[in-house]
Amino acid sequence: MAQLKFIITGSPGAGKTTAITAISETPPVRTDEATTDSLASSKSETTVAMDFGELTLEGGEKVFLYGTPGQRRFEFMWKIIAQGGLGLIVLVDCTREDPLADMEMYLENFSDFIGETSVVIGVTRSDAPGAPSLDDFYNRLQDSDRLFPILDVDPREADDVSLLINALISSLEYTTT
Ligand SMILES: Nc1nc2c(ncn2[C@@H]2O[C@H](COP(=O)(O)OP(=O)(O)OP(=O)(O)O)[C@@H](O)[C@H]2O)c(=O)[nH]1
Ligand SMILES: [Mg+2]
Repeated sequence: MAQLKFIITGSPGAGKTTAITAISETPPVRTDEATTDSLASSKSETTVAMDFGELTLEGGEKVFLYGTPGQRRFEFMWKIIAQGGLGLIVLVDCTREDPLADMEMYLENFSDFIGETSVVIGVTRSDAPGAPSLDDFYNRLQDSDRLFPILDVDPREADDVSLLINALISSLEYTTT
């Protein structure tokens, strides 16, 4: 039976660990430690190495989900975790100062990986005051000739995480046929 490795990356606090915890059928592996820097005011723990969870699709395929740390000081882990991955979910938190720049930063850092795989953007806390609209995200992608699915999600909801995974699988099928 097919095994699919997907990566979740994105801004600190966007909900990567939350998403994997929400959808994993097995107890997720988490490497959260106490926050010690500016993130501490909004969040007590942060991922320092990786998250891992797994689920089974209706057809029996296994999805292995690997979450990266969001913080740039753990950037060295990103490429290690991405090795052998088939697709990338980028979570962007709309309460941060410049969510569009955040999206670009993660896409840029994973550009080698993206060249060979598919990407889906998950926008979280989109109801925050002053949050960019989904159109703003699309327009920013189009400025650099990129076109990826963008979904408004709540990573605490397994159904929303499932939508992201299904969008990724659909775009994989589209690019491989
Ligand atoms: N109200 C609300 N809370 C959210 C939403 N998305 C995420 N959260 C909360 O935001 C926090 C996200 O924390 P994590 O899942 O640890 O974030 P992370 O992306 O793993 O962060 P790092 O590991 O530090 O990079 C959790 O407390 C979630 O419950 C949302 O859409 N609405
Ligand atoms: Mg985390």
